[in-house]
Amino acid sequence: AALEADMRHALNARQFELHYQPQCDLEGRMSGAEALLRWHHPRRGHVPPIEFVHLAEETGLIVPLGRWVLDSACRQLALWAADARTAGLRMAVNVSACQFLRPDFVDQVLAVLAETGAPARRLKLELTESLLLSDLDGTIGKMERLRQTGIGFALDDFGTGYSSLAYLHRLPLEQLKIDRSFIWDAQDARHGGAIVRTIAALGKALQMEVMAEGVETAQQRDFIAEVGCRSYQGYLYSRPLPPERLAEFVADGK
Ligand code: G
Ligand code: G
Ligand code: MN
Ligand code: NA
Repeated sequence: AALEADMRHALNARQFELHYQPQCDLEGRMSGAEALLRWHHPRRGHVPPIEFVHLAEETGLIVPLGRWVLDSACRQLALWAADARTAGLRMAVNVSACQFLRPDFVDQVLAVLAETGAPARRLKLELTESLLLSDLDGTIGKMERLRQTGIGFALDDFGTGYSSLAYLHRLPLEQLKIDRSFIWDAQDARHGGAIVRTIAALGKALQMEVMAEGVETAQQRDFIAEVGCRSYQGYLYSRPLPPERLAEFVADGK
């Protein structure tokens, strides 16, 4: 309860910040970044998202918080779009199921795009499989409306939730993100990377891009390349960076 009260206060007190984790192709060219929420609590210090995102979802605070995230990420995206050197970069933003399921979600996204001037076709929303449990037709309808503006969708943490292969092909997704646990398991000789291999093949069959998460070593990168996965995100390329470090990273021409 104390954390909940602190969280309500935190948004106004500007204790939240977005960090950005660069994403790249196999040649190490930056293709975009994922926005990741950080909370700098005055007494507790840095509170990791796993400790508060769930609480924010339960209390409904995820709605204003999610809107703040979208707004901040779109401001960064608009800055990129205004500079020829960064105009091609894409911004990925995590969206909670309860945020997406709100009746006004589509209008909220459109309002943020209008306010920030961020280009819709450079924005990618990351959804999780939990979303697909409740109202599949409604979800597809919202995705289609947003897609008409140019927004793309990724399915985050793919393979850890409840997705049914039966409806995966019905979703207007452009990307599957392989959960990092599978990337790490791939080094286990008993599995031989079977799950990563299978998701990569599935993505290819469904004409969805496949992005590997949590790539920490050159060996892991070589493995995802071997199975046909062409983009990744992970400490090998970069950790999540605060905005000023992100600007340096981009300026260095990575
Ligand atoms: O950055 P880190 O690896 O600590 O993030 C942990 C989890 O928090 C991830 O699963 C991520 O999806 C989630 N998360 C981070 N930022 C956001 C956000 O802005 N919105 C939502 N809904 N989840 C987020
Ligand atoms: O939204 P999602 O659950 O995909 O969140 C991404 C999370 O993964 C972020 O919290 C980020 O800090 C974390 N992450 C990204 N790359 C790596 C990595 O290479 N290793 C580890 N351990 N965590 C990573
Ligand atoms: Mn994510
Ligand atoms: Na993930």
